[in-house]
Amino acid sequence: SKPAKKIKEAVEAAAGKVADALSPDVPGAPSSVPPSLEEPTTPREPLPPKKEHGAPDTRTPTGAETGAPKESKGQQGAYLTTSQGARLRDTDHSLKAGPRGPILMQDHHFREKITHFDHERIPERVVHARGAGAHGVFTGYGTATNLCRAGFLAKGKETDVFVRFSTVLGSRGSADTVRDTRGFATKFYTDEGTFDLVGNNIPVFFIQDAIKFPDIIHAAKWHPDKEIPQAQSAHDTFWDFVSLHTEAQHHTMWNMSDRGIPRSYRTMEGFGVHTFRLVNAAGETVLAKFHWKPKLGVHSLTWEEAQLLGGIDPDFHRRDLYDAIEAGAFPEWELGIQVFPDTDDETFAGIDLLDSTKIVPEELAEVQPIGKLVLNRTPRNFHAEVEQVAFHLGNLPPGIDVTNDPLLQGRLFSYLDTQLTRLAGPNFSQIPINRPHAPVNDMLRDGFHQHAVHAGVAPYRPNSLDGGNPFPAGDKENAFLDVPVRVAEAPKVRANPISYADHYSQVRLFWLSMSPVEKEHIVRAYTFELGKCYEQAIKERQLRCLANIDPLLCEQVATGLGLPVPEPTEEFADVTPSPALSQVGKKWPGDGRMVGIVIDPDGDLEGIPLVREAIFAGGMVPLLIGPHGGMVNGLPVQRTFLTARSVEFDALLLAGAPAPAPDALPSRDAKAAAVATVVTDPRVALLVEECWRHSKVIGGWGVGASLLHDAGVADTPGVVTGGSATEVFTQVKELMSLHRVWERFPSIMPA
Ligand code: HDE
Repeated sequence: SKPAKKIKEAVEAAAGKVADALSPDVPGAPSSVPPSLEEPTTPREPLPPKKEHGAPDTRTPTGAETGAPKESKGQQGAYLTTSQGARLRDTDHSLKAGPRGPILMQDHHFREKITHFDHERIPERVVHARGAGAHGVFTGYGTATNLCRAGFLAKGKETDVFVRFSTVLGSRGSADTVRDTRGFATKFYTDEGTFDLVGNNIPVFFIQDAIKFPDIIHAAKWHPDKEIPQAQSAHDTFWDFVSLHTEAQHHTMWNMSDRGIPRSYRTMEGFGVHTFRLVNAAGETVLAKFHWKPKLGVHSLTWEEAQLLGGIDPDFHRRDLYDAIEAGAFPEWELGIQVFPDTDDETFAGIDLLDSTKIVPEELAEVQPIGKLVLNRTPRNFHAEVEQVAFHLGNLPPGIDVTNDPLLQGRLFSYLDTQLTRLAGPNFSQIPINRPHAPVNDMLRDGFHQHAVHAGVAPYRPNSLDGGNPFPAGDKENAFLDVPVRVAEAPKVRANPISYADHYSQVRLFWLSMSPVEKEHIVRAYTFELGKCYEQAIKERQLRCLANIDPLLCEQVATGLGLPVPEPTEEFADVTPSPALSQVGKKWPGDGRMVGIVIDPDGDLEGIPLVREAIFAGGMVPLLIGPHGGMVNGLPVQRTFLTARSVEFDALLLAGAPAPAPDALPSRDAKAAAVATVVTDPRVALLVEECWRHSKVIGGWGVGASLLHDAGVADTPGVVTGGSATEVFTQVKELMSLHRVWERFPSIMPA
């Protein structure tokens, strides 16, 4: 690899003037010297503000400080007051001219209460409206310090973080489990200023140039006439755009893969997508891509689970995140970087590092771990924190800089701009969740919702009245460095580099890297989504794109759609598959996974307490499913046959096999029971059937084992029936580490 660029001299030359001016002997020395005739050259205390400029130094606590202890979660104080602190006698009756009379205009409490309520909502995000967030801590490993001078990466250094996960297309109230890209945005409150790593769970993007963002989003969101469908890509305008704008095919393939329907936010990878530039203490630079690797591995739902969850629990991912944190199963990721030499052509292994529709396979550039993220605290107030958090790519600490990726460049504008409407003005960085943890000393003033009471009289530079403060910092004071990269002398054009014209090679690379079962899922996803389109021309056009990716893929989808298989129009690229892209075939820890245990008064319940203990010991959560709420034979029931549905569980254990009680069921269920392969309560039969179909591990003992035998599934892969309750669970746990029993999933795809 070529040596990294040495830029220290250039930086020193630029910063030299400032550094010279800031005499190291007297940094910040207080002085009461009145303004001189010359512009001050050394920092000193500003002149004391005039008396009447003084701000009140005590405030009524609002409870809005995000660092406040969790215990203060409830309402504050014993007595209800107005927003001005006057205690109230009654908040249930408006002030009227007699009990049957009209409300009086003078009822200030009524007007204040209703007015505030009328304005409780803020505009949802134009994209990524639906999300969930959590607080945590990032610990640097120190492994990146030779490449990047950012202090938060130092060995053992702990930095507070806030993470917001999101879907992209749906409205705020849409379902969590839809097929979509997921946002993974992290705010590091570093000592050197906030760093926002605003990434996704997919490492590539639909477009290469930010100017196309309104186009892809208008196409992917609902149709403008009827505002349907909600949070779906299975509709004409989406496929119209991606089949015409073929650089979108790579991201689309990731969406159609299992990555589009994650099992949990905890089991998603995260990617910074763009290439960034890192600078070390010596001023040397490298190019880098950021990766988040989940401790639990990358896992997904099956498509049927995702659809069922849309109705059964639209908050599935949000609930899963909060439940896991509150149960102490803190989600963890490792932050890693792929590092590339900062060469003039900004390519690596022939891949253009400024093209966000391309990845660099991990086999070509290893992901090097540089720190660990642990999410350990749920939000105290959703609106204050998750809704109001504002990320921005330009929030960078010294040591991390941007590149010329045209997608990144456009984002640098958009994220600041969008908050002006969404958070109503330019002072959103003063909202508690957005406040940096580094000291702020800016010259931004006034504007809507100004919370700071700025002292001083001279928010301008140069000044002499505030002692010349604030002064620009230099290298010694660890100022942010805009790396003085050479900007090519080139004509002003609206054009892309030639390399951006390759739209298919990496889609083929992704397809060929999938295991048979993952390929099967991709085929089904394309067939489903295109099957939901009305326009024949759009389906045919997308098939033409698939023909350029892989003949088998194209043929399978065309067969499903009942359409002819088109010929490719481009030659297939000669690509080497990247095994790192497949989610299947490894073993993972089980933290926070859900094990459902069916119990019945007549079942074999003796082993239950031991099994529950073993499940807890494995970091998982046991949920007892009984015929009714309350207690069954002294065991506490968490779910009933009525409230349980298979999609909530990662594995199912059967300790009992209740007989059907048709008189207690609506007749439709009784009919279903009759056709079910197992004669038992039809809701339990459905639990078993769905868990089996969704390739989940199933175990049973005693009557439970007989049930599985009667159902004819006892001898199939991933179904454990031999031995005592604890012996069964030991085997179940081992099988669960592979995530699912994929042998049970039918696939005709070749390996
Ligand atoms: Fe965003 N994106 N984006 N995006 N994006 C927003 O900013 C935008 C892109 C991502 O949890 C908006 O504050 C443009 C790539 C996440 O609050 C908006 C372009 C990636 C979130 C915006 C992109 C992302 C957003 C809407 C094309 C992955 C949610 C609200 C150049 C690397 C952040 C907001 C949160 C949100 C613009 C492309 C990730 C409108 C113009 C690529 C995770 O500013």
